[in-house]
Amino acid sequence: MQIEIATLFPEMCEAVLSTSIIGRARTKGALTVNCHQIRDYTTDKHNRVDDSPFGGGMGMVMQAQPVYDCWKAVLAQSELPTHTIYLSPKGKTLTQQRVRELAEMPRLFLLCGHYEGIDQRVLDKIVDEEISIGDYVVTGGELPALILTDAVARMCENVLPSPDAYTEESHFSGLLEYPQYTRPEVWEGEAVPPVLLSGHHKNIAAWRAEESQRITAERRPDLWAKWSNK
Ligand code: 4FM
Repeated sequence: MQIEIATLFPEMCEAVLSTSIIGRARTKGALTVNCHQIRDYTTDKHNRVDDSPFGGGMGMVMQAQPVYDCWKAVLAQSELPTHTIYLSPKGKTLTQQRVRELAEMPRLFLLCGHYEGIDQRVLDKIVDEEISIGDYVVTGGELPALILTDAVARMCENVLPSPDAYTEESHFSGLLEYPQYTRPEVWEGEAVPPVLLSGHHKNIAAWRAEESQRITAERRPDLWAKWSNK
């Protein structure tokens, strides 16, 4: 899997993606992520990438030219078929199902907007799919692109440290996870559920399955309805 991120804040993306599990996966070569500075592609002599909106109104709009030239240049760097995604609250909400499908694609181009928006004409020309990470608004597309990258990356082979983690919860059974406990056995007077100390693997698995179902029914009646009907 290869992911290209086009942004006005590549250092912000690079910092996050050099850390922890994704950072390690990139070092190992299990995953390729490249961050691109859209400003590097402006033809404006003052390096401008934004301007005030036609029709008036607050704030600034990212211009079509630097975004389009960045996209063309990055696409030309590889033969791989590339799926272009624009992160925006207007997009279809991301689900684990869509994450799994995106993880099967050879190459993604993630476009991050900032300010009040991007000129619609370049979006119409290059964007295959608009995706939202949820019904709330953040200041730019970078954090949403990082969330998408993280969610997709962990579905790719050799990214998660243990292949176990990869098969169980990462393939998302449709239920919420059971609670986890670690040492000490008693903390602030609260003991760990005794079954987890029993060494009885069948009982432990049964307890975890029950807890998953209980928590899902309690907190997410929507997920519970889907799961218990199939
Ligand atoms: C997006 C701000 C584009 C400015 C945003 C521009 C969001 C979301 C989001 C903010 N993206 N899911 N929710 N973006 O709030 O994906 Cl130009």
